[in-house]
Amino acid sequence: MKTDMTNDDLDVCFNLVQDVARKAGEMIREAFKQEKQVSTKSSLADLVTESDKKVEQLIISTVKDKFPTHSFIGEESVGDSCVLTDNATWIIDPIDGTTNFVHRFPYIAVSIALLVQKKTVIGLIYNPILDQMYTARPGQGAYCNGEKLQVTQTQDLGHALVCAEFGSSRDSKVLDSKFRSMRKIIEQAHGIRSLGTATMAMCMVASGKADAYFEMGPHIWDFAAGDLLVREAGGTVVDTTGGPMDLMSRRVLCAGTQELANQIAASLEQLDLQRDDCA
Ligand code: LIP
Repeated sequence: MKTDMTNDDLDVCFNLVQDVARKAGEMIREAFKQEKQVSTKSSLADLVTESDKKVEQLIISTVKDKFPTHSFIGEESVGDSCVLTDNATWIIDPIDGTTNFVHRFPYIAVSIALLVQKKTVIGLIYNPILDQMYTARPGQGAYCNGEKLQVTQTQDLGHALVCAEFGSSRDSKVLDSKFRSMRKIIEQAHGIRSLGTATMAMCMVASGKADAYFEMGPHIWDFAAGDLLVREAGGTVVDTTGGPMDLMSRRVLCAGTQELANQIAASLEQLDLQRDDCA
């Protein structure tokens, strides 16, 4: 078990993750233009393609070659339960926004986070279609293509643009609850935007292009990298109740300011979700 890493190790990992994300990006860009073989997972709107699987294999095998003792939690290979230990663990979403990928809607991203002792030490989100590489390391800030990112200072929901997603569940009770929450927000905010990808929504918050994002239902691979990115851009990331962020809880709320996060949390109807770490 590798439960600590030197700064030199982390520098190697940081270079490696950028290289492998660019290679993954080439595969995605090539496949983006072509017809895809699409299968469904938990619902008719939870899609997977051959590219999701191939990209995840590429990332895992590349990292394993260099770091054979590291652990992996990847969207397409994790199975029913994921266990996060103190070991150095790579959290991978090979294509976040698979539905967008299938429809050639250009908001998709490779998302990779490295956690050591359950703390995120590297976060990377790469949109290969728009060629935007977002990176963050603790205490070093968040960047897009080398440009430093800063969240907005909006404190009042009445002046906020909020990203939110309906997710892939088509259960009518879940949908009704999400519609009620969305309605509460739209009644108070400047607007709501749905991009179809948690990672890109978090990049919008980190870049100061949206003031907040919330979702109930995504998984650790959808927001582990974005969590570090938003915090390093000066923002706050919490549970949708407003309590501390829990990467396994499948609930995320991030905002430029704590005040805005609190207002959004107070307006949301909470959903009881199966955690990522229980089968
Ligand atoms: C997607 C998330 C999105 C959510 C979708 C889906 P995927 O991830 O990023 O926020 O609303 O249901 O989970 O499955 O495209 O990697």
